[in-house]
Amino acid sequence: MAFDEGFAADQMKKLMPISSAEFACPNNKCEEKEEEEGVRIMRDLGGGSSVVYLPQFLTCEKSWEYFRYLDEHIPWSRPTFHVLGKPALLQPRDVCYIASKGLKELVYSEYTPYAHSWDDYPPLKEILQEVHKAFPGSHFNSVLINRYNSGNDYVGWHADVHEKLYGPTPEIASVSFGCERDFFLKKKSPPPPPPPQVVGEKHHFNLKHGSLLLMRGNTQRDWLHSVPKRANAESARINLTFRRVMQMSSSSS
Ligand SMILES: O=C(O)CCC(=O)C(=O)O
Ligand SMILES: [Mn+2]
Repeated sequence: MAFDEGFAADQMKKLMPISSAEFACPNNKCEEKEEEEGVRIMRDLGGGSSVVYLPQFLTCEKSWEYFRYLDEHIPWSRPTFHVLGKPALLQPRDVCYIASKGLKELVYSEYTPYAHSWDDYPPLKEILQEVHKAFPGSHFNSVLINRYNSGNDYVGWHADVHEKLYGPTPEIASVSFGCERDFFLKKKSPPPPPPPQVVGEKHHFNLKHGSLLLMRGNTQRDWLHSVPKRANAESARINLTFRRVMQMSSSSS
């Protein structure tokens, strides 16, 4: 993952809390009807980038089970980043990293998270299996887990570009539990000199409890994504981003 939290912090000055009545922080009660079961929304972003959104990837009840398990059992940490010449920056959410053995090491903002073992968290293996079932042919071998304790926690604009780790066109499967949050995608600016500037193309998903969003193709190369602060996100959200990381010995695949 190639977070640029310094960049994210700069961007956050522009991402002040916005009130919105459009999303809900459900408590742990589930409606009887599972209305969006099997729904798959495909969005072609152009230029070989696309996303697929499954609003009800997992049932509401099962998703709460996973939420409670992860909330209690994951060894969460909130690292501090020291970017040269900038004040120390506390990552604005709790994180944890799980990865198979023998993979290249994840490093971002000079921070190397400890790679915990899948074997210690059987429910994560179950979710991984479900992701693989939903997208046959995918082979994720790591997951970066985020916990947003309130609407004050966020992830700023970034792309998970790290060719040596993920290859040129990484797929990222993002599973969400708990409080719904806005997820935005915006097109990267073309490299300078910019004219004519491409402006404004933006996509939005309201990431629901039990949903899965898959980003694929050139999405990391050409687009940025974020989960901004939200004043009325009253409770916690847990997000799992499954990724395929290259083996330590391989240089390209
Ligand atoms: O929480 C989310 O939906 C996105 C998280 C994300 O982009 C990341 O971990 O790289
Ligand atoms: Mn990301």
